[in-house]
Amino acid sequence: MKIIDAKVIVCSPGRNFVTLKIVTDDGLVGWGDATLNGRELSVASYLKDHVAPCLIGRDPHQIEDIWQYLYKGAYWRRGPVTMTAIAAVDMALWDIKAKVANLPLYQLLGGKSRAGCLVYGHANGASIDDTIEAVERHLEEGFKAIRVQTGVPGLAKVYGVGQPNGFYEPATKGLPQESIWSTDKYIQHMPKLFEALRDRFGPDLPLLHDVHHRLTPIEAARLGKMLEPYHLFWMEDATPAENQDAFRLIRQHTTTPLAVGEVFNCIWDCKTLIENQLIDYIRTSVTHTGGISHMRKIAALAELYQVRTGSHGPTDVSPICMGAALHFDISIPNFGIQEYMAHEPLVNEVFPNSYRFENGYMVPGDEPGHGVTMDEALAARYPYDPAYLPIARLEDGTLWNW
Ligand code: CS2
Ligand code: MG
Repeated sequence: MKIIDAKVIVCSPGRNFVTLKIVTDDGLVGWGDATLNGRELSVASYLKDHVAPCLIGRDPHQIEDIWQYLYKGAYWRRGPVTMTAIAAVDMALWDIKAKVANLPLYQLLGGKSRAGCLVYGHANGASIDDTIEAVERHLEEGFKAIRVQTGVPGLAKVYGVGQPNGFYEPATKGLPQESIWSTDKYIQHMPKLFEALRDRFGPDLPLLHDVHHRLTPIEAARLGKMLEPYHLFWMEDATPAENQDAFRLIRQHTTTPLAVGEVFNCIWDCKTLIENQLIDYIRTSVTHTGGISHMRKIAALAELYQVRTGSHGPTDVSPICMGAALHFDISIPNFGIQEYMAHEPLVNEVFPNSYRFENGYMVPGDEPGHGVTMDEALAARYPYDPAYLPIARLEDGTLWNW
């Protein structure tokens, strides 16, 4: 069998997605997600101009060899653009291999290690009361684990806190919007939120919180300590993770579990944190971290240290990523939790899929492959529309960590 076409499709059914379609001479099609929020066209070009020509004529069964060819053969290794492009190829090739085998992809990855994948939803509100209502709505929908974000008194806008209906979209059309950030105001407010949540919902509900890289190491240590009485499931992205020694400092001060890695793109980004047991959950995603092949290596490394996975699953990766992620999640021994921000109905029409949310868990479909395809004609009606994540500044105008 040979690859005869590798086509890159950019569309924007409400938000931008980059998709790779690999076609074989047997008429099989594999789908990969290559969406890098705010930098979409760089991956589209990397794939179209540099990767696709190298794929034509290759045997799609040679997944590991093609992965190594793209990683080592490029000379320039790692980085979000490269690793997202490689991920799309990897996902599409696993899709094809599973279709040839006539099996759902998880069967090729070792079969099911669990009945379903625990997911967490996003509850957020401008005030603590609004946030409590958002948590109630999530419980009614069946969620068994919930991430909570809330507005901070004195700050006009807080990233991750959306409109009155609770939905938020990370990127906005046009150039990046700017908002003002105050660490002091934020840190003072957060314990009040979690105290109110535990009063209302009791001790059992798994609650997660995302700090979005905003704190210094000692501030993160302080927040982790202040939140200990409310025993979070995790505190996510407490500091920017380029300085990985920061996690040593945070760890020395708090038992609040730590999650990091949604902006990581390879196993080398994870190595120190995992081997030194400085984190509890690794948040790399199939789309941004080299695909299923590379994610399996990261999970295997993490397994040695009782670190579990908690993959990034925002609306800014396509349903193809969610489909592939669920096959990965259900198969590995050290799965922890999967983020699940449901896509808008139109996005699910553009990317028909068979995964299901059932009583707090997600399960992949059972048809051959990863179970997600694309309606190219529908996608063509929604051309690329530039959108960007917001930018944060301190009250004195200093550009701050995203
Ligand atoms: C967030 C995302 O899902 C998360 O945990 O951090 O909203 C993230 O900000 C976006 O995916 C960025 O593209
Ligand atoms: Mg996050």
